Amino acid sequence: MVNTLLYPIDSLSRRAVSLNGMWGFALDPKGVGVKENWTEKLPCPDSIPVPASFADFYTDKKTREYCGDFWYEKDVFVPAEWQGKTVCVRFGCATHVATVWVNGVELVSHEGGFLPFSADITEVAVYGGMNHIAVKVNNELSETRMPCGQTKVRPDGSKRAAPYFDFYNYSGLQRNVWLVAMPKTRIEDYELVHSLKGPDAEVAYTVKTSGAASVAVKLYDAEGELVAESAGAEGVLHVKDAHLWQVRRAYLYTIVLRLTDGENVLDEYSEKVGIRTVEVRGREILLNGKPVYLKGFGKHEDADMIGRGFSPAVMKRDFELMKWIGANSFRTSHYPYSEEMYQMADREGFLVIDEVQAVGCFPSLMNFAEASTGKKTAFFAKETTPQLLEHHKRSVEEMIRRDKNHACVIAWSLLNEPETNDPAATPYFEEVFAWAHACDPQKRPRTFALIMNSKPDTCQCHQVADFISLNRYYGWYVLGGPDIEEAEFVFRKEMDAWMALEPNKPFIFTEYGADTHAAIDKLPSVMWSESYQNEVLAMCERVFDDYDAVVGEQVWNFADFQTTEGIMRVDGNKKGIFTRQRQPKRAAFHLKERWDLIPNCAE
Ligand code: CKU
Repeated sequence: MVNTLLYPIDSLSRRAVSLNGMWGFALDPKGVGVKENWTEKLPCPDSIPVPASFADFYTDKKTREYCGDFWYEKDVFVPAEWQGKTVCVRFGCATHVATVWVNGVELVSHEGGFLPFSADITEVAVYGGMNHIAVKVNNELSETRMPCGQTKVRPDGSKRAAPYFDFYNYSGLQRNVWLVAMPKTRIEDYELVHSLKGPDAEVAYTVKTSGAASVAVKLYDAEGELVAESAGAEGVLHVKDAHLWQVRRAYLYTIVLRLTDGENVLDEYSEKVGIRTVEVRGREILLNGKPVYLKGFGKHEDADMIGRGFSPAVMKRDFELMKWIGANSFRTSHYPYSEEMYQMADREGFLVIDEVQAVGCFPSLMNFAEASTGKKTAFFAKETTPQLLEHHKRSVEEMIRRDKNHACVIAWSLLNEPETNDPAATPYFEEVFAWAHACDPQKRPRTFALIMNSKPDTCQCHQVADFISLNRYYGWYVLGGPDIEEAEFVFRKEMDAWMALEPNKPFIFTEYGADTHAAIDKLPSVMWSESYQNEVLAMCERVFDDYDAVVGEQVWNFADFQTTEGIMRVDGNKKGIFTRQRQPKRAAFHLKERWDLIPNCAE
């Protein structure tokens, strides 16, 4: 049994071989695969790239919109010299539910389509020969799994995903897949807690191993000089004159963990780590004890052709655009992103609000439209709520285990736009928030994104958040176009009420903005035009600037992105500051002008 979420690496004791590339692929609309031994061989498989979502490769609607079981397969060689090691196939994610067979043997199932898991093939592998991997994935939506939605069955028996969320239900093997070899006695996990002592830092660590062995920990600076070391499964690294990890000025050390048994090195794991502290104090978010103002985006993992598939090229372009525009942060709306995004954020000094896939906790196919109607559905008082809560907590635990050592992760977002106006929501929220604290060695601040109708007089859950994250669409869903002046007035009224209700907490905006069709413009502006997007941004910014408690603005969205078809969406959501092809709308220049003047962090 492997119980590690550490990122796969090569070291003197470990191997990580990429299994990315073309895989066999087949849809299984009747769900016959297991019975008909597809675990051993798919009948007439198509050939499809991994990582990627399958939907946008195909030219027919039935395949793009396919909902149900589908299969991937690949044959891989396992070297003879790996005999005696623990050997795994490690999936960056499988969206949303998956079961893995290797050489016909069922090994592991996983729920939650945005977090990694491994199939331990040690006992079933053919060493020095080929091995057959088969993965059954399912992309149906329900109210017991996140993201929430429904699966509709048409009269002909085919299924359709009906999300309660505003992004396309992309699915498949969307992230890197690795064949991993690790020693039997190994490092399963480690955690770090930083504290600053004048110019020095203390890094308290704990190392979890899969067997008895001596543990040695070393910390090297960016030049490769050893700066601190310690022995034992728990201890403290004393770092003299520490180079702190700062916003947009990241400094990364390398931590090297070693397991030994007398003279022999049993295992070695190393990673780049930043030293920094984060806390909420009064109305401020402090990084290394200094107030920060978040400038940036709610993003999506979304691009032409590959859907939600991980692409290092798209990632690179996105970071270059975020640097150009003067951003210093983003939220992983609305699911944990691929691990490589956090590695890049660590390098580039971006602050990340890490969000679990708890989205759609409000049964509506157009929650963006119904959000301000005050509709109540008692979403957290259903018979199925305990199941949902269990899944939610498991995903929170996996996300925190996976991401806890990243300096870039400064907060956890535990839900996006859930229903909060029903009393049954309160105990649900309390449990999830307490759980996140229990899981996180660094006890980072926790938040959730409040939907329009979670207002000072209706929200029953804001008190659990360490800082309040508002999604507000004044000037768009509420009082748009010619009513924008009134929108500003009503917006300020709401802010005044929040200031009275939560006088001692920071506020950030995790969403605001306007759908904008690139290249449509009008004088004077109309909704959907580039000028109007700028007017909405400017109106919101006036409001933000008038409240000291507002310590961040993350505009919705970084780029245009794909959604389910419908009369509210023109080939997707067009609130991007950049187009889906990552070119600027006029709003990008507006934000650059503003954000270049706001410091990344107080000096
Ligand atoms: C965004 C009520 C606001 C819902 N919020 C969630 C996000 O996923 C949507 O894309 C709004 C929108 O553009 O409507």
